[in-house]
Amino acid sequence: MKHYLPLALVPSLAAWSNAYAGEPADPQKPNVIIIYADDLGYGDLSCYGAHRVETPNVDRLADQGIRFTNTHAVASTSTPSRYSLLTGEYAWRRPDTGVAAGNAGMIIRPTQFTMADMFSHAGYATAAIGKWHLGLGDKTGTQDWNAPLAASPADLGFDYHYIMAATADRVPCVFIENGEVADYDPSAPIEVSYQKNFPGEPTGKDNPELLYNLKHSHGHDQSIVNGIGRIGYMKGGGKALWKDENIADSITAHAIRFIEQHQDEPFFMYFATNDVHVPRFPHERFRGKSPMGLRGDAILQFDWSVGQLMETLDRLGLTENTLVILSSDNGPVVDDGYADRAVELLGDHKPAGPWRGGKYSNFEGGTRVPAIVRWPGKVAKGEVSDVLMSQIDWMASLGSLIGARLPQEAAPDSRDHLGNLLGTDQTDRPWIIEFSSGLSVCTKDWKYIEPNDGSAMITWGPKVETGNCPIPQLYDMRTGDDEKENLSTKHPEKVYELQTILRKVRRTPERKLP
Ligand code: NG6
Ligand code: CA
Repeated sequence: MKHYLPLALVPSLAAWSNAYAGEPADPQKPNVIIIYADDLGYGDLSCYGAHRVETPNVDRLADQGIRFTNTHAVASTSTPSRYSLLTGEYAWRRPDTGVAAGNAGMIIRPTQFTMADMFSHAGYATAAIGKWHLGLGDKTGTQDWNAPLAASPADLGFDYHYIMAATADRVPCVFIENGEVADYDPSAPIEVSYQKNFPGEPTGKDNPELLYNLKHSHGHDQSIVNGIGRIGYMKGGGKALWKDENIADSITAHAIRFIEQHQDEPFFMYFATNDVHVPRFPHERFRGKSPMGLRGDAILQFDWSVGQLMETLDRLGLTENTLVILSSDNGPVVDDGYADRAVELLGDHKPAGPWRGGKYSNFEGGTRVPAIVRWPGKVAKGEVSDVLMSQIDWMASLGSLIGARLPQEAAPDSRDHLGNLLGTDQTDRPWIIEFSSGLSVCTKDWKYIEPNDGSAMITWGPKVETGNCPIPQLYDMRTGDDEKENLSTKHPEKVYELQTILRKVRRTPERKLP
C-alpha cells in the first residue's frame, strides 16, 4: 500500500520548474516508450559513426527525430543508472544501489514515487519489459521464487511487467511476469543462492565441458544454464529457464503485445533490452551476421528489436502520437567476462566513440551515451543536438509534458528540462553529476573528477581505464583532447568552482537548489 501526501500539498510540477518557462498550455498525453539498451556505447550505432555494424532502424529513428551528442547516464553501471532514471533521485545518495545481485531485495521502496507512478496517476497504462536489475521481493536472499514475490514492479506503479530479475549473467535465469516466475514449472522448484552451490549441481568452474554455448573469460563460473556459466547458484527452473538466444524475441513479443492491448489509451512502456550485455548469445538469425562476432551480432539484434517496435507503432497508426526515447544505461565494455571474441574481432570499431574509458569508468566513456528522441510533428526531424542533458531529468521533464502532479519529495534531483528533450530549448543544464567509483561534475566546458585512491585500471577482468586518480582531475571539454591533460593545477579556481557545485548537490536535492 502506498502512502502519498494529501493532494492539497501537491503543487503541479511545472510550478517548481526552474528551466521550463511557464506551465505547458495544454498538457498532452502522447504514448511514451523508453528504449533502454544495456551497455550500448556511444560509438556502437551507425548514426553515431559506427561503420563496422549497421543499425538501420535506430538510424531511421534518429533521422525522424533528434540525435543528442551530450547526454549522460547517471552512473557507469546498470543498477544506479536505472534507479536514478526511474526515481529521479541520484543513486549515490543511497548506499545500497550498487550493481545488484539476482537475489537482491527490491531497491526502490514501494513508498517511493516512481516514473511509472507518475504516468499511472496521469491515466497511463504502464509496463516494464526486459532487464530489471533493481531487486525483487522484500529482502535480499529471502525470496521464494516458487510463489508470488513479496514486492515487484507492480508495487512501483507498473501495471504490467515481464522482466529478468537482474542481468542475463546472474541467476535466477527466468522471467518474472506480474510478480511470479513466468511459465513456472512445478516439477522443478527454484532455489537461488549467492553463497553456496546446491549439492550435485554442476558449475562452470568444475564442469567446463558443460559450457556448450559460451565459456567464461573471467568470473561467470558458477551455475550453468543453457550451456553458459552464470554469477550465483540456482537449482530447478525446468521449462521456465530462458534460452539466451530467445531473450530478445521474447521481450520484444511481450512489448508488442502490450502496445496492441493499450493502443486505445495512453501508455508508458519502459523497454529495457538485454542487448548488448553479456552473455552475448543472440538468436541464430543474427549470429555471424556482423564482422565483430557476438557483440556486433547483439547490436544487430538490438536494432531489430527497435525496428519491431517502430513497425508496430506504424501498423497501429500510433507513430505520430508516441514519443520514443532511446538510450543506454552506461558505456560499453568489450570483454565483460565471456570468451565471445569481442576483443579479437573489434577491428577499428570504437564502442565508446571518441570518449576515453568505458563501462565502470569515471571518464566519459562510462556515462556519455547515445540518446535519440522521436515524436513526429512535435520534435524536429534529423536534428543533432549537443545540449548538455542528464537522464536524471527525464522524470521531471516527462512529468511536465503530461501535466503530472508529483508529491513534494518525489524525484528530488530531477529538473524539468522538457525543452531540451523536445529540442525547443538549447539551454544547457548548468552541470551534470556522474557516478562511477567517485563523483564527477561536468559543465558544458569543464569536467572535474574527484580524487580517488582506486587503481587506474579495472583489476578484476575487463581492460578498462577507471579514471581513478589520487589527485583532483580537471579536463577542458572544449578541446576534444579526450580527458588526457589534467589541468587541475593550472586552473585551481575552476576546480574550486566545480567542487563547490558538488558540495552543494551532495547536501541538497537538486530540485531544492535555486
Ligand atoms: C560485473 C560482471 C559483469 C556485469 C557487471 C554488471 C563479473 C566478472 N562481471 O560484476 O559481467 O554483469 O557486473 O553490469 O561478474 S551492469 O551493466 O549490469 O551494471
Ligand atoms: Ca549496463
